[in-house]
Amino acid sequence: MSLLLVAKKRDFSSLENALLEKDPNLDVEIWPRVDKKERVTFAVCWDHPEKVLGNYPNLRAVSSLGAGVNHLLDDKSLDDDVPICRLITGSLQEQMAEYVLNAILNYRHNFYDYVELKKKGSWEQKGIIPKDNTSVGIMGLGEMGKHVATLLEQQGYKVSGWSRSKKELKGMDSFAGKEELDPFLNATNILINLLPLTPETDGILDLELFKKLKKPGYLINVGRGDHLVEEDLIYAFDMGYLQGACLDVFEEEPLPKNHSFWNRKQIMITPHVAAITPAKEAAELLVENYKRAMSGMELLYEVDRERGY
Ligand code: NDP
Ligand code: OXD
Repeated sequence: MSLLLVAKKRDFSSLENALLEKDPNLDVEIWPRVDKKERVTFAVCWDHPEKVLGNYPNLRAVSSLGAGVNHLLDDKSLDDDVPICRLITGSLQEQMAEYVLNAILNYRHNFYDYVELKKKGSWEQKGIIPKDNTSVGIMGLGEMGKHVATLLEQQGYKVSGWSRSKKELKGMDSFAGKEELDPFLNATNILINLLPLTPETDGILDLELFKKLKKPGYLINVGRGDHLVEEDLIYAFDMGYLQGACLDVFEEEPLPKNHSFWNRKQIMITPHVAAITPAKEAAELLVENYKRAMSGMELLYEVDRERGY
């Protein structure tokens, strides 16, 4: 039995070491150098090549190397009865909450303008967007979203959240389902996307949605690039529905060098780094799920394939 690490481009050395430190008896293989395909019983994937999973007939489970699983659910070469799980760790949640808070602070305090002004040696005082005039709305209140909501509430923000089912979180207004999307948007200035990418949420961040936000509007997209209709973001700036955006994820990653987003001063760009799983924490959960899969036990953070997340 072996555990296979698969990615098109990734240095797996620290994860391999952490896995072996956690369980020295583990047989770890790194794609594409696989000794015996039949021995692979557990695969860990991130940005893996299409159809590669179909090569391993004895897979008992597959794990994402992140919280998102759309890359695994989209892989038609993976048998429907192979369970899929994902990585959720305390550090992933903490990093995500810090990233979002940082993006909000940079926006409210006009830090992006100061970066530009510094280049010109220009001493110009900008205002600050008062916290009491700021309503933050989080789309997706799962493992990431609820953590972000808690930190923002502790920081004194007015927070609301939108999910499929109603939630009870201290200090947060909960909206649920399609019928409550509009009232949620109407009450939101700063919109944070933390939805999983599913057929229902693909392209959800479009012009129609931006029109419904309270002004001034600002977008933080840390979900997936395909949630956003990229050209609609530009229309939303031009029409005054949004003042700016902080984007961590893109339709195409790496963001192509000639992409128009690079030249838009309203857009802050980070290269898909909002939350990165540290090898040691990842190894803890992966070894636990490997053992569970080998003994036919329920996996931790197993995905509901029907729901798509
Ligand atoms: P979860 O699966 O734990 O939670 C998903 C949330 O979205 C749930 O609250 C769910 O509602 C809600 N939801 C799903 N579909 C809909 C819908 N159609 N309408 C309304 N609400 C919906 O996800 P995570 O919090 O773990 O992660 C969210 C996403 O964040 C990941 O899928 C990934 O794409 C992205 N991510 C990005 C990272 C980065 O570095 N940029 C790092 C980590 C994650 P309900 O609770 O009612 O089921
Ligand atoms: C994830 C990510 O899904 O980093 O964990 O995007």
